[in-house]
Amino acid sequence: MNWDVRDYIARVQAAGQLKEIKGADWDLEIGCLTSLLSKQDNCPAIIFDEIKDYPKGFRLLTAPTSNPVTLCITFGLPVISNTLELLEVLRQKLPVWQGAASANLPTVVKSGPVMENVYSGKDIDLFKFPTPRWNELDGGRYIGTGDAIITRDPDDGWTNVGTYRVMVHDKNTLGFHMSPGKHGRIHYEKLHARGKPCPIAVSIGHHPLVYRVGCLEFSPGIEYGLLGAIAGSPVPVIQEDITGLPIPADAEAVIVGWCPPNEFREEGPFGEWTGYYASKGRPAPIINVERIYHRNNPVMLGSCNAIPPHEDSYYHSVMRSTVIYSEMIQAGIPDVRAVWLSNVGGRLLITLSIKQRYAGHAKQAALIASQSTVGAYMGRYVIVVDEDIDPTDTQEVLWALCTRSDPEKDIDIIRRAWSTPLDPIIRKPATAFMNSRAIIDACKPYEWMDEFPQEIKIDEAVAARVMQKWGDILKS
Ligand SMILES: Cc1cc2nc3c(=O)[nH]c(=O)nc-3n(C[C@H](O)[C@H](O)[C@H](O)COP(=O)(O)O)c2cc1C
Ligand SMILES: [Mn+2]
Repeated sequence: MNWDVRDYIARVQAAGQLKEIKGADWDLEIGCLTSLLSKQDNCPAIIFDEIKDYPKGFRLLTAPTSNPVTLCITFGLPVISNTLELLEVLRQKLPVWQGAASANLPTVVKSGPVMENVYSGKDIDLFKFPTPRWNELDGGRYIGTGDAIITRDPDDGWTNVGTYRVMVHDKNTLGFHMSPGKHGRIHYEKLHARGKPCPIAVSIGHHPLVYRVGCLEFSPGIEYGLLGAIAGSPVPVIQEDITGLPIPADAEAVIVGWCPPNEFREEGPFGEWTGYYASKGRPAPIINVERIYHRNNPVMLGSCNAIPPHEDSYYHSVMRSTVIYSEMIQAGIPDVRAVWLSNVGGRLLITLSIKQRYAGHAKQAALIASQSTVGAYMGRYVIVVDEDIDPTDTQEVLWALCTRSDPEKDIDIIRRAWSTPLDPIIRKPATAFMNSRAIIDACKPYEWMDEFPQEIKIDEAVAARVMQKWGDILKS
């Protein structure tokens, strides 16, 4: 695969999946346009050019994976436009990719397109990039949304690539937020505990696959290798001068610097994927920027949150469902038919369908899903349904919930689980971010499922006969 985002743009354009918008204002208009377009079904990728106050050519890409076609192009897969089929392909591929990660570690190269422009010292100006203020109450302009932040574990040396929000404080200072437990945060906390600054590289423009892997919960340090495995060719990286961190050679723009211990500046609020401004502005770590690298006419990658579904909802439903499914298999849960994260609730609402094989099967499946790497962090509800229910069909799920579960015996609560300041239900300020989980067994009761009331089904032969006789009326 070609690691150049411009190759991705050419491909989505050729597939009729690119909307070009000229003349939008970085101040709220880019965010508003992205939000409105992503409310439509099958939102294409969107590229903004001639952004107000910025030279033509300094572009911003949003909604890179908001429908099955653009998602397949991002992953270098043959295009599949049906989500259930795509889920099937991904759930077969993901374990293969994960297994191939260690054989696809990045290759170090001397130089690359990202080195076309290099700024240090007084020449550093973060306002050079057309960074949006995405939503009205955002505490500033967020340059890092579709980003990939590269950090290294000071003890074991593994490199992380993660997506975390980044705000511009001034021309050479950034603020950022990493939730407790996130890999990047573990890295800076280890160094800060020793009184040392943490080196950080923030890529703000790259092939969307980099960001799409960066925003998923995986085992520590797998991201670069996983990217190589998915793409079928390792990521070429440059060992960056100042931090020594490996940065993608084909990135569009990378900002590097140091996050000092004990220095904080007010960051946020930020309109989050939940549809809320999660927290008020509060002190957060900073990055003192030492250098900026960027290609000529860079293409930034951005993401705009809104009340869901929004531009990110489709991707998270598909990929996080795939990751949970894969972990269920690894944990040895038999007969999991499908897993689906709601496109409105995201990880807050996970539904899985199983073919009940033994007493307790449903509970086991639900507990594992709830504490899988994706489900453990800021989950809320897990619903288990029988195999005849399609978890992607909200109406079917609600029907099963309403008719096959009995709250008194079918709802269990897990207490003090891993949450985050992003969780709207946690009142701030808080000392620890924990929440509870409801595990709902909406399967037919195992011990008498064979006696469970018969559902009303339409006989296929009758349906065919009726269609033949009254097809006109039925179709009109
Ligand atoms: C657009 C976007 C922005 C995100 N911003 C943050 C953030 O600011 N802080 C955070 O902790 N996680 C954020 N996440 C979620 C993380 O990317 C995700 O949990 C990822 O697994 C973190 O990487 P890690 O597992 O290597 O720590 C964001 C995800 C997306 C898609
Ligand atoms: Mn990680």
